[in-house]
Amino acid sequence: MSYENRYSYIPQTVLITGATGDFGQAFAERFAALGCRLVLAGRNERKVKTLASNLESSFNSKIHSCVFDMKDKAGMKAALDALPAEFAAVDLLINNAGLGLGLEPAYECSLEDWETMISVNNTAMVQMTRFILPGMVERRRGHVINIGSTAGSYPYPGGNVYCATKAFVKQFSLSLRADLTGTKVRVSNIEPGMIETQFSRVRFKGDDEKARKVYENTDNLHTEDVAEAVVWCATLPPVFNVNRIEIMPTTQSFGPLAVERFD
Ligand code: 8X3
Repeated sequence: MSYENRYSYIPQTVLITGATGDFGQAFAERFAALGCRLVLAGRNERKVKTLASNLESSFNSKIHSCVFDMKDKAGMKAALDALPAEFAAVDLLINNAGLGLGLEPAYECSLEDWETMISVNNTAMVQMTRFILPGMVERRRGHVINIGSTAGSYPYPGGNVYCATKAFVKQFSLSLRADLTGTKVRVSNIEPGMIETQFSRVRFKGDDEKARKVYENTDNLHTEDVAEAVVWCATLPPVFNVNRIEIMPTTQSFGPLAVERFD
C-alpha cells in the first residue's frame, strides 16, 4: 500500500493559521506530503515565505502565502478575498493560531495579556471560521479543525483566561457541529496537553530557562505527534467525524482538587 493510499479522503486545499509556529509547520509538512494545496497564514512575511519555499522545494507543493495579523480583522478578510481561484475553495481550515501568555494568578496578571489571548484564540478564530464556512457549506465539502487544549477541560493555577479561551474553542467546535448537521461539513477539536514547543517560551515571554524547565526530566510529546492526530481526523472518510481528541504524554496526568486547610 502506498503512503497516500493509507488515507480514505484527502483534502484538496488546506488553510493553516499560525502556519509558521511549531504546530503550523508540522501540519503544513504533513499536508504538503499528501499533495494538498496549502494556504499558509502568518504575520511574519519572511517566515511565511521561507516555509512556503521549503515546502515547494521538498514536496513540489502548490502554496499561497497570506501575511496578516490575526488581530486585524480587515487584513484577514482582505487576504481571504484575494485568494487566487485555485486556492479559494478551502476544504480544510486548521484554526491553529493561538497562544498562552503568563501564568500569574488572576488578581496579579496582565489584563493586556488576557485581552490578547481572547483576541487571537477566540475572536480571530471565530472570524476566520465565519469567513470560510459559507463556502464549505455551499460546496457541501469541508472540515474545520480547531486546535484546542486540555486546558479547555482541566483548569490549573495561573491558567485563568488561557484555560477559558480553550474551553470556548471546545464548545464553539461542538456547537458548530450542531449547526452543520446536514451540510457534510465536519468539525473536530484537537486538544493537546503538554507538548514540547515554543508555547512555554511565548508564555514566559522569552524566559528560556523557565520554558525549558516545563519540559525537563520527563518524556515529552512533539509537534509530529499532534500532526498525526490532525492528519488522521482530516483523512477519515467523510462519514466519520471526530468531535474531540485529547492528547497527553503518558508522563502527564491529573492531580487532586485543591482544598484549603486551616491550621
Ligand atoms: C497547552 C497545554 O497544559 O500548558 O495548551 O495548558 S497546557
